[in-house]
Amino acid sequence: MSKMWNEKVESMSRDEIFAVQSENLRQTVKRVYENVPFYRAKMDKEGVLPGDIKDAADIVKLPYTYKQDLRDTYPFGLFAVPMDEVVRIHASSGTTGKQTVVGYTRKDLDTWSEIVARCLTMAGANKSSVVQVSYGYGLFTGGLGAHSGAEKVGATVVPTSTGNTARQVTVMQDFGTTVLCCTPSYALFIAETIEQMGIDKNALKLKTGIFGAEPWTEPMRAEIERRLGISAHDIYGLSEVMGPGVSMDCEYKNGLHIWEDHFLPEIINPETGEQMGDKENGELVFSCITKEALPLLRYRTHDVSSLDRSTCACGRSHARMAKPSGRTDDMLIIRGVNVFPSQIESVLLDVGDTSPHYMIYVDRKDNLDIMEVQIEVSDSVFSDKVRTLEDLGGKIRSRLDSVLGISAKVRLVEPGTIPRSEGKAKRVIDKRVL
Ligand code: DLL
Repeated sequence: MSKMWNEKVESMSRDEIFAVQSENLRQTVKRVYENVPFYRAKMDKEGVLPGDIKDAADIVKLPYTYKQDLRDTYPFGLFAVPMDEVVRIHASSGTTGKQTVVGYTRKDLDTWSEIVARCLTMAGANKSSVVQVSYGYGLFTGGLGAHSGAEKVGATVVPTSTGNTARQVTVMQDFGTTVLCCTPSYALFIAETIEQMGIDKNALKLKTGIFGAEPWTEPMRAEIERRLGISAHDIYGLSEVMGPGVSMDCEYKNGLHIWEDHFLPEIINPETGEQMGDKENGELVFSCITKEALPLLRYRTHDVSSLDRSTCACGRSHARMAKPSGRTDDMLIIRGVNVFPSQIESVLLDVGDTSPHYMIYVDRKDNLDIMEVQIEVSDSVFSDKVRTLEDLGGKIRSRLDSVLGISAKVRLVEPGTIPRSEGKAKRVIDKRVL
């Protein structure tokens, strides 16, 4: 059994979780019906009244909430409390349309730091830890979210935010950082910078990484662990539901524990909207059952995952969600075939001899979709004979062929060619006009 921040809550029985969720859900539904005209109208239209929600299983009676609903009511239309009670605003950039604005009351901020404290403790952080927060600070939830949880644990927080990577490394070295929080792609960039600066990773005190905010694969985790000499944990969250810390994986790294006393998870079939069984893959949906400012109900995340409600070897009873394998909406359809960028990443990391920096270009010529994957190769391969490059390119091409079921052009490029990201990596450039 591992050390827990809040053992009583984290190891509750499934019956206790159901009871807590039922009570929290009943209260939240009543509150949104009374305070948010959008929800009242939606529920009235469906013919559901707060009294119809008797326990957590009744969640299926409630209508879904979509990102578009937040845009339609921009900026504060779905808030359930007067603005006087809102003490913080965040926003998510969103790839299309307006920003999605989210708000927090003082109690919401307390809840947030509590769940991040649970996550950090799960990764072994404590008062003695030096936590470097290299997620962006600002409207993005990553920086301040990780920050307040680390303070709650009593760790020494180093709020570097993103950028100036050489200075990040110097800070890491001089301040004795033990826990690094950032996106997995930035962790790799930091690893690369450490290598370029000629610093021996073993001379650093870094032990743990808490990485999230974008999809990443198991081979990428192994790569980061090896290059930084640390244990890498996966942290998940989304602004609309809270920010980082909705779930995270424990030392068994076998799914991410969702803090179910605050967030009620479901997996649904994105086509039909029907709930799916445990361990089935579908779209993750969350209801915020304790939030005051923005208690979204049945929020469609578009993230593809599954749920496992069995108790974990770490002793925590809270359901585990599988590492998100993609989004129902970032899925590329290429010549009629569904392609997730994470599948391509797995192939690249599996084949080896490449660095985990890649870019996917999609275009359409003569009514035919074409996909090109540009991949940086490692220094040694690039300086090697042309033959080696050709062989490697061919190997990647045939693996992509068999994994994706479609052919892709493969271009191996020099180390350092693909633009590095400090936040979420942009890996797909889709130039098709459909
Ligand atoms: O990315 C919150 C966050 C910050 C999480 C720092 C973890 C660490 P948004 O900008 O609203 O919030 O983006 C949310 O990012 O729906 C997922 O598609 C994706 N995402 C977040 N964490 C993970 C993860 C923050 N661990 C969207 N694995 C979500 C895969 C993730 N995807």
